Amino acid sequence: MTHPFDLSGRRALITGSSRGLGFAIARGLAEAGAAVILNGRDPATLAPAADALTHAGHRVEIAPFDVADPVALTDSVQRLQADQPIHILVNNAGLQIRAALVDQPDHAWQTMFDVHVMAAVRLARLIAPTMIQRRQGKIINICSLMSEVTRPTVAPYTMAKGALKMLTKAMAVEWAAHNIQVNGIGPGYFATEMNAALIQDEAFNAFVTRRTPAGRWGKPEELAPVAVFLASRASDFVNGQIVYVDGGALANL
Ligand code: GCO
Repeated sequence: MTHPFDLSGRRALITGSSRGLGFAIARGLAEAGAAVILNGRDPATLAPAADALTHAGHRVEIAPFDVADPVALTDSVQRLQADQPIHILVNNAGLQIRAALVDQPDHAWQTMFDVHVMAAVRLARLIAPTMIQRRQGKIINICSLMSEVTRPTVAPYTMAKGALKMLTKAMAVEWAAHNIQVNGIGPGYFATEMNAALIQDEAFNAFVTRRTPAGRWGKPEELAPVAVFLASRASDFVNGQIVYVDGGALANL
């Protein structure tokens, strides 16, 4: 009997995985035995990420497409599923647009919804039927602290991450009977490129370390083990949960 966290024989698609949290999750799943499919908009940034994992001895494919482009997404996933299944889907691709709510134009709201929510819907709509046929599947949606609480200037992102939390629960209850487990991960403040401007801002840095009981920013590699758990048979009776990896931020007044 292999270890409950073993992902040998599994194939995982991780969106937005050329860098940051997505790449860390892909590396963690690969280290647990999964074959990983890296996704990003730009093949030029996917290649070095794929090379790094290949050089580490892992099985890697690349799938360059923009998750906000329904045609490219559909074509790519149909090709990926033509001759072998996708056992694990990690909806990680995301971006942030920071501005006062009244200054956020329509396209900011639409972009946030397209990237964080509709991409997850479209990918699951294409992949879940094959998981239903096989009676096995794992879907992990990368939510956020902003799925629960928020701060000024990130209203569109907050809207989208709140929607993604409830979409996670909707997917979970829809497909649990088919042995598909759908859960979310809610990262706290992590040191990623998306947050570079915040990390370099002394006042914001002080805010994060004050609001986070652990007193620091998270490291991307600290998120991967939770993704391995939710991608493995160790979580076969876990459905519709959002696991917050936040250094205690949500527990803190
Ligand atoms: C911000 C950040 C946050 C974090 C993360 C927290 O502007 O406050 O981008 O949104 O990145 O989402 O969970």
